[in-house]
Amino acid sequence: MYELHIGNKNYSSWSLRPWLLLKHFAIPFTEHMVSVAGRDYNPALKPLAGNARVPCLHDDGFQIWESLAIAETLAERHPQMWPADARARARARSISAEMHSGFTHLRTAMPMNLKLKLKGKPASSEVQRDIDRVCEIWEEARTHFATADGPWLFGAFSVADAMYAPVVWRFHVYNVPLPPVAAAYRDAMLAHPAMQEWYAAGIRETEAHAHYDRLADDYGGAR
Ligand SMILES: N[C@@H](CCC(=O)N[C@@H](CS)C(=O)NCC(=O)O)C(=O)O
Repeated sequence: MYELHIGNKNYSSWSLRPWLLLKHFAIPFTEHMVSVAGRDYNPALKPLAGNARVPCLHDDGFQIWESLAIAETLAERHPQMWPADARARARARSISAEMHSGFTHLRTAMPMNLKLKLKGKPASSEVQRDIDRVCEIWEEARTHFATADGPWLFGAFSVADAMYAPVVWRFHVYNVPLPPVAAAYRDAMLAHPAMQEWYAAGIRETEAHAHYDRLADDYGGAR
């Protein structure tokens, strides 16, 4: 039996990834929420995960941490979580690893905060470079690899879509202008029933973190 430990849905971008994967593939799991303050390391989480962070999946009590490792472990048992074609699968792995290890400027400037819906502002050159790279990744996947199986990066929903799901919320919340292919993908992801379920739960949460909430002023206030 899977037990998934996640952070607050409003803020915890990492937690969304394995949660969405499990939901999309209708894999039964029990979820447990812990309060996270966006710190790098939280000793209180050490009993849940070796890295003292969420998300963490417990498989009959055995701990699996790091969102990409959780996804890989799930995909061993549910191979349909990666694209069927070998090259598409390799590309999906590259972009998932790229997301897991990169985009620091984008993450720092635009932390996930579902309660915000901001006017937006021009991005710094570093943040814009991250935005452009995400759009390039999405466009290449949709144009050269996607099958007719769906609106997702490789056609059918895969680990790569789960890895990029939090960026979709960032682009939406901070009103980031996107080229047409990226905008169409963003809109498809926003309409995903599990994304909507996560959003509905996130905006009902009452816990607030001033550090993330104050960014609303930097981005021109509510739209
Ligand atoms: N690279 C890790 C990042 C996990 C992470 O940073 N989690 C944050 C929440 S989104 C956390 O647990 N922080 C501890 C805290 O804020 O209490 C992963 O892929 O799972």
